[in-house]
Amino acid sequence: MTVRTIQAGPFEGQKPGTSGLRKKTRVFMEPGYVECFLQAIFNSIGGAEGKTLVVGGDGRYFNREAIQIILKMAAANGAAKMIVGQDGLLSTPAVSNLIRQRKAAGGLVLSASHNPGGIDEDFGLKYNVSNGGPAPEGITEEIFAQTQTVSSYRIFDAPDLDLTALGASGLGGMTVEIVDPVADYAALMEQLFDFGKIRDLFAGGFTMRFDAMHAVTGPYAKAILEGKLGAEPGTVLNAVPSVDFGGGHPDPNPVWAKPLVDLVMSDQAPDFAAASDGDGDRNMILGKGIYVTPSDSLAVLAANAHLAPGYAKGLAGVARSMPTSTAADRVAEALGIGHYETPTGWKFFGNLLDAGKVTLCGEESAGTGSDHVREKDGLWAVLLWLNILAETRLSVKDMMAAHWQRYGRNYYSRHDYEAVPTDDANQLMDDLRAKLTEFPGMTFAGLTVSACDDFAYLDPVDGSKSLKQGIRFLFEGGARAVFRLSGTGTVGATLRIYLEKLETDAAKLFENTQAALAPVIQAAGEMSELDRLGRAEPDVIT
Ligand code: VG1
Ligand code: CO
Repeated sequence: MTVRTIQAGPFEGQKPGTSGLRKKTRVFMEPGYVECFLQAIFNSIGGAEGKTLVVGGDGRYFNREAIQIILKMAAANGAAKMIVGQDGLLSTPAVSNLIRQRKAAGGLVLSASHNPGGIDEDFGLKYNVSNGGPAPEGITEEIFAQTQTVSSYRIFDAPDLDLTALGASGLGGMTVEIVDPVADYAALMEQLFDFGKIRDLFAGGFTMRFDAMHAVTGPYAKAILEGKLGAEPGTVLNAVPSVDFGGGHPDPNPVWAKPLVDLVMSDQAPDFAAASDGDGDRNMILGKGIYVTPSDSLAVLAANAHLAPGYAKGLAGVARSMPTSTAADRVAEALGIGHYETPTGWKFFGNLLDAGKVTLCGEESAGTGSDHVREKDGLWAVLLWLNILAETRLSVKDMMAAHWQRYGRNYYSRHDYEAVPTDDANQLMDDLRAKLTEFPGMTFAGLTVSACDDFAYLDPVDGSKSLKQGIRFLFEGGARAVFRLSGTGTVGATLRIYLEKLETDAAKLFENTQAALAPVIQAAGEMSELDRLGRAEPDVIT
């Protein structure tokens, strides 16, 4: 076995987005592509020499092949140890947990998350740092800079490793430890939640369906929900991870998880239902006859987290991404704790969590998490909900009704326009930006703009600044519209329009969301001259 230095690169466009580098799988499969990106990561962190790293992915097409490359390159770059999920599988929160528990220098997550998988779909690679969270912007910028000059990579000339058998083996001078992907994660969940109470809930006939969407949380959900908590066999649907997620989008929202939504709206509805995404960091929460928006879920969890043992002492504070509804802010105010508004992407929560300023974080895109790891965590959110339901014995619908009655309801929806020609999407955003000083005082669809800006974030912990994080409009009366371009898509641009309206009138808390938001939707369309995209309706409404 020898170390070879191969001349390759640089490749254009290896710029990490909201959550790592995401491209078409075939792009990642180009000779030298993933290798040069990885070499750029190693170069940007001062080399892999002597380091321990965690690696695993969501099992999508090219997962296994990429892991073999990563292991051989880590060995050639002098890494001391690689901790690998069995069969190359690890959910994103499980990677985060392993990095923290094993005090690793960082980790590599192979996933394009909620994007579809397969040779003609998407692949992704993300670097996480020693706190277990996604690399902050300073590091991703350094990685990008390295990708622009990298001209060779180092790789061990060795046969592929067997990733099926647990235990340690060697690759050159490096140790490779294959670990059970579920065990450590399940142990952490058992510390945070009252498994006995949840077991009693299920034993009493409480029914649930969890759709793993043919993605990585299948084995986790089977082991925890059916194995440890006694939910009846068959509770976990689509539990076997497949390379193309059964041909679907592993995105837990009302569009891509429609069968589950249809189920809870039918006569056969279980008491509780949930779904998670490709890499297991997102969650969707449903109850009999109700879909809980991720923004509402964050607010309800913040209001009730103290009912779970891991949060019994209360919360330090709550953070949400800027487009996420303000529902959680009002809970934080009632609790007398801090609340923070960050740009989109979990990497912005890391400093707040490390500094002990917040305990819970959430994003409107179905991400919820806490300081137990430094990623959002789908199954964790589901277990916290279960723990709260086990304590209160309320139905999801009654929980929501009580919450809205106390705090008011933020009607909330996101409209996505996908595969928009990049120039058109940029033009629309530029036009909005150009008029930011003119908009205040103007009225659209009966709503008067009271304030607007291009969101900029000053990190209160390290003082770093992030500009142009989404254009937001506040209307008189408290409604809000936010415009942002996605940083995870791989085809053209995805325009996201986030729409929100606070309702405190007790007689109007149970209306249809799109109807309640109609004026905000119309105003957003008029002010952005949305017609120019030539689209009759959004591709995805969440
Ligand atoms: C989207 C979501 C964002 C989330 C990111 C990664 O980013 O909006 O909230 O953090 O995906 O989630 P964007 O830039 O496309 O809006 V995941 O589960 O794809 O890692
Ligand atoms: Co994800």
